[in-house]
Amino acid sequence: MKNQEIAAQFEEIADALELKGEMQFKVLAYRRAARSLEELTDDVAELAKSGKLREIPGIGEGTAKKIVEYLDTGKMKKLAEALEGLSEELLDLLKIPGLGPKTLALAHNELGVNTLADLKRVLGDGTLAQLPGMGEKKVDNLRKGVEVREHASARLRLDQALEVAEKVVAHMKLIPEVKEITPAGSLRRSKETIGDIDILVTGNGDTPRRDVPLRIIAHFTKYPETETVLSAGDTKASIRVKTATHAVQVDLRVLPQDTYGAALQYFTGSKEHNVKLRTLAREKGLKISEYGVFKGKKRIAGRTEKDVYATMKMPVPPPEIREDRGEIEAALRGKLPKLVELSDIKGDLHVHTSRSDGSFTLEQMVEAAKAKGYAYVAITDHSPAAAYAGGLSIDRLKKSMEDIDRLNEEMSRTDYHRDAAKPRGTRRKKKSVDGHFTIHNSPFTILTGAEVDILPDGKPDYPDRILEQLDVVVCSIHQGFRKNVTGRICDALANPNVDIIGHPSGRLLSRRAGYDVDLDKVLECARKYGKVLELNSYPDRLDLNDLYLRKAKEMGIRIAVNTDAHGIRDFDWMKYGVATARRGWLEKPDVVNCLSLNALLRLLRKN
Ligand code: DGT
Ligand code: CA
Ligand code: CA
Ligand code: ZN
Repeated sequence: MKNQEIAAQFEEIADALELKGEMQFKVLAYRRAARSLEELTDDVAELAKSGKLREIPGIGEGTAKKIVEYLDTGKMKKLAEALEGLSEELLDLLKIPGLGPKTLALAHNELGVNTLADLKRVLGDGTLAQLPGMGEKKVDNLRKGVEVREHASARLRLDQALEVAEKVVAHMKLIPEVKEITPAGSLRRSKETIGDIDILVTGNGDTPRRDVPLRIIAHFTKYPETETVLSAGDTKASIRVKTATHAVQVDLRVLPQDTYGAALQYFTGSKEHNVKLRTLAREKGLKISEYGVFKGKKRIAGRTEKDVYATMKMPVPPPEIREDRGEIEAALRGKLPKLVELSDIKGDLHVHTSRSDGSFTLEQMVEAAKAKGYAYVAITDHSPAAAYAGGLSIDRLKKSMEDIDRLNEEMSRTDYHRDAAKPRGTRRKKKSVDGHFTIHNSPFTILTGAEVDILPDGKPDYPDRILEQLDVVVCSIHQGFRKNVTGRICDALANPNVDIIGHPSGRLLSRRAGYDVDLDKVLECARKYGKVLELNSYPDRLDLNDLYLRKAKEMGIRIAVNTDAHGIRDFDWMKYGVATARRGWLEKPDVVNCLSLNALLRLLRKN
């Protein structure tokens, strides 16, 4: 699909126009179009064919024409025109978090900033801080942004890296010489960003031995999406593969079967985990390397990872926690956590529909959640303050609640007919006046909910009389990123009608460092009020991150692993959330959406 490509073109036009000081409404038209295409799950080319482009929200006459032009010619004249006179290096600076086109235009026009080096200079010598509207605080944020950018540009998001790895693995499996194949490194540990991809392979033994690794390497370097072959030896090769955002290196190693376990252990890392393990081994008179575990000259293990760890008298720590954060000590004491698994997840508590800025109807999103094998889903469209996202007025929210009630009833009726011998429970109710719950036997339940903006004054964007009628209230910061964010989140946590804080840090891995928020304080408030914090599984968020999840767990705070789905395919993001939860040492009891529906409602009601 060309959706993302076209969105990127519009984004670029908007940036260029804004840099040149073009009228704001023109800039906004392109931004709106870009955003809308980014979230569109239908193929824009199909919509263009059937003349339905104008039905996409945010697409007007001008942008529709340009979409058709791009689909026909692969180009937009408007983009070339907008870019005229702007260098690529200058445009690249816009990828720095916190540096918008307005500020950049100012730095460019007043101080002649054209490159990253220029920018660092004016940040350093104080000249940027002296420009109108700038000031120390803004400049400080820009400095942080430059750091984030320099760091982020080198690393790939987990989902993107996984996609590359899966394709390379599929390519390698095309030849019979490949026996076992596993991604190792940070990818196997499910880190949120990946420096390079490490793949380990063993060869099949029925062909002449020396021949096999060579053929495997040769096949690897012929991977169709290779940009450059960096090196190719007898048993090891590195290629560079292009992705949507930047190139990533893939290392492949062919190993003998009898050292595969040792190599897998070594190349899974992390380096810190390995260093600790080796130190420990030395104390026991053993030597661990990528070739095996040795006692003197004798190799005593290496075939499987289990054998390797067994020489240290410990079970295999799950790859996700091999960071030297206490996992080796835990393993030695037989106290490894039993980490949460994807199959433990019983529902999703943060989901949008086309009523706000989602791309699918309530019915479609419910079907998709059911198809995941869930027992429940909470529909949490935006509140009115999120006007850009079609936030729901109170009337529209009430209508949504009625629709959900009706759909729940319909579902329990059809289930009843399908299985007449076992009558199912019917209507679902929460927070009923008399304090009792209706029994929920229905195999699938839609929960009413909302993702409620926390307003600049700290109040939720719906009145309490509305919030108290909802099953699940997720509160999120979507505006005022620097305005007393910690205090506002804590105010929200203090409200008995608020259940969950959505994406608590607000970071976007490739774009922005997060709100100005004291997460330790937020954790304290969440504990004080017995509230749930979200782990947002959107691969650019993964927020809370592994470290704060671990802290939260240790404080007894429960986590909701949600997808924030805006489309039916977004439910798949749950796997990234669960991987991150595992990196944070979370176990099934730590995750509220591993609870049965009734247990979940009981927990939320306690709030
Ligand atoms: P990345 O690629 O930056 O996301 O992170 P990793 O963990 O994949 O690191 P990478 O690709 O440099 O190396 C893969 C694994 O190999 C690493 O996790 C542990 C092991 N390794 C690499 N260099 C060293 C080292 O100097 N010492 C030890 N003990 N292990 C290393
Ligand atoms: Ca790596
Ligand atoms: Ca590597
Ligand atoms: Zn959301």
